[in-house]
Amino acid sequence: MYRVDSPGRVNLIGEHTDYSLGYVMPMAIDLYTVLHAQKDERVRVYSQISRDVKEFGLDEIRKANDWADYIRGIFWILREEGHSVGGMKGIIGGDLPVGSGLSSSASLELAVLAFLNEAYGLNLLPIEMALLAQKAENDFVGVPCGILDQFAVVHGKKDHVMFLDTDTLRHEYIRFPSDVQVLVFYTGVKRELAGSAYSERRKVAEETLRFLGKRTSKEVEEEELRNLPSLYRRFFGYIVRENRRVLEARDALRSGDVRTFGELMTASHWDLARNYDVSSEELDFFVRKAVEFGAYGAKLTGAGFGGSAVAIVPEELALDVAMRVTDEYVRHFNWEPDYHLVSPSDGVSVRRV
Ligand code: GAF
Repeated sequence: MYRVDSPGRVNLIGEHTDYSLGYVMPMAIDLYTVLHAQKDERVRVYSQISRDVKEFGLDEIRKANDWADYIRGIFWILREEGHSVGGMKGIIGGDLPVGSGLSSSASLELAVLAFLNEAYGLNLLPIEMALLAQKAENDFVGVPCGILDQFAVVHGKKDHVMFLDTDTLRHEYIRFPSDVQVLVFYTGVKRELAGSAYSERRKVAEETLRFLGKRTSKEVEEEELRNLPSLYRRFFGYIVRENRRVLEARDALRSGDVRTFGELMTASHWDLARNYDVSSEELDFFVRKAVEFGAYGAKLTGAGFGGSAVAIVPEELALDVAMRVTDEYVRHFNWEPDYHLVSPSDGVSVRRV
């Protein structure tokens, strides 16, 4: 029997930049999808989260619009790419909240893929697994995501943040200061990535690049956007500024300047809110309050449209910020949000138990 621990992720800065091949800075976090699994002929999995069993044969893989599509997608992409595997039986659990913008889908895809890689001796490298999982999500599940989530789930490193160029896939690990706490805050608003708002932004980014004759957003300056329609100018202007902020954030963290790093995160949030239209009243509330109560910086994390926000907070203030923000949030929205104090963690791991 195998046990797989597959983390979630938060992205600290570099939001909505990956699908135009820009820069991102995520970390894998110590909230996990846990899969216990063995080889079998068919596929039979029980989810402790949705409390039901899904079963299918390897020759009957069709999308069913339920949580097991992330698993079907992995079997589908392996076959598409010529890797031969048998089936599995397994139980999925863990403490990574589902649908809160912490990459529970990438985490599940990679839990299954990492198990199959080990059990059937596929010898896939972590980066190959990340790319396969992204393809499964794009072409089977139908979510046009970039590589951010899958990359963070496989390449996470304990105590470190990653700086990733999503074009070259070159990455650098930067130690995250041990006296700074990462606080994740779930708004209670479920997020649907397959929704049209995400695809629309991806389309605008791709059309802009085509119009400019550029391959990646890294090569674009804001002045070059002046002949574009105003929505395109506004959306892509955000992406250009965000890429620049990520480079500054990387430099700040390299030199231990957490204060500047935090300010860049908060600037990213307000640019996302005002110019990329992906924030919400709840996310804005959290960011405003977290900063007011002493966070170095805060922003929405992942796609936005609800989901979660992340704050980095001096360790001695972390519990107070968590409590005070929660308290104010409950009074304002009449809803008890979840918060998690998380640490940068290693990527997906498989062991025999
Ligand atoms: C989601 C997507 F899956 C990522 O690829 C990325 O675009 C992110 O939204 C926004 O930064 O998590």
